[in-house]
Amino acid sequence: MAHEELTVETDQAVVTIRLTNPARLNALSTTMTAELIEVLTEAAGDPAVRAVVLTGEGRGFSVGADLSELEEPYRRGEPPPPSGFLKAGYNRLIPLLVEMPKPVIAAINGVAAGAGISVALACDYRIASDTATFTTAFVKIGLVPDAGSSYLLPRTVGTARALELAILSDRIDAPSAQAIGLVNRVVPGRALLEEATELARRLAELPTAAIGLIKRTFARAARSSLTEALDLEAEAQDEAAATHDHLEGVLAFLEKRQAKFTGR
Ligand code: T3D
Repeated sequence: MAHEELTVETDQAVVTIRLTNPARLNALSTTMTAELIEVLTEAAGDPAVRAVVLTGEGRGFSVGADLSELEEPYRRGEPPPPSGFLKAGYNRLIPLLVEMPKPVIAAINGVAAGAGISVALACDYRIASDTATFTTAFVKIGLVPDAGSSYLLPRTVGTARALELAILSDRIDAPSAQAIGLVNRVVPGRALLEEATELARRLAELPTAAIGLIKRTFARAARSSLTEALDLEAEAQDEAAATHDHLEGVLAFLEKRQAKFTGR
């Protein structure tokens, strides 16, 4: 199905979603957010999809809320409280990425700002172009980090760095982002999509159900005591052990051959 502000390409088990409003550095308009929610929901439920790549067209990955949508009420001096907009949009979008039962790679092609950083943080891997830059931006318009950044940023870079990034909101380059663990890897811009796709293909050949369970177990363990985490592991292990891929993995080991995982 055609979308207004993103494209979706499927190559075997890998789906690549590209945000396509380069003139606004892929600001997350209401339309783009709704379309992302729709395509991510489809990808989550489609067993043929075993890895997702999210990237942007042009020189922006995404710069967060589309501020042009706010113009009219702000010029009237009547800014609406953002909570309704957040709950209808980002608060549905971010859990879809975090809880996606398959790996998601952010291929960060350019500037990521505001909720655009939050979206990248909600992905499992962040590969950045060497030309990418990052700014939390919220404070510069008198707002607090949203779209999950208050939760995901400290967990990714540590509280001290997260506070610095959130409060000072300096624009940092890709090597600095890698140095603090904000991104996993930095590659030359021209190689970004190739690297991200190669990683996605590799991930798509792994036991997909186990990857989904790893994501779920880590997320739940982060909110649990050690005793609870041990119980959650045991529960998840029962689910993983019931998959065809577990059977295949053990048989392949015993038969000294390469395992062929199907994601089931
Ligand atoms: O109430 C609520 O909505 C709550 C929700 C909050 C969620 C959030 O995400 S809040 C944070 C929103 N984002 C920002 O505040 C970032 C604003 N943008 C910037 O600060 C700068 O654009 C950047 C530092 C990201 C990049 O700077 P630069 O110099 O590389 O690019 P530029 O020239 O500023 O931007 C290029 C174009 O994109 C420009 O349009 P023009 O003048 O060429 O027609 C600019 O207006 C547009 N653009 C950039 N950011 C946004 C945007 N258009 C709409 N919304 C944006 N967020």
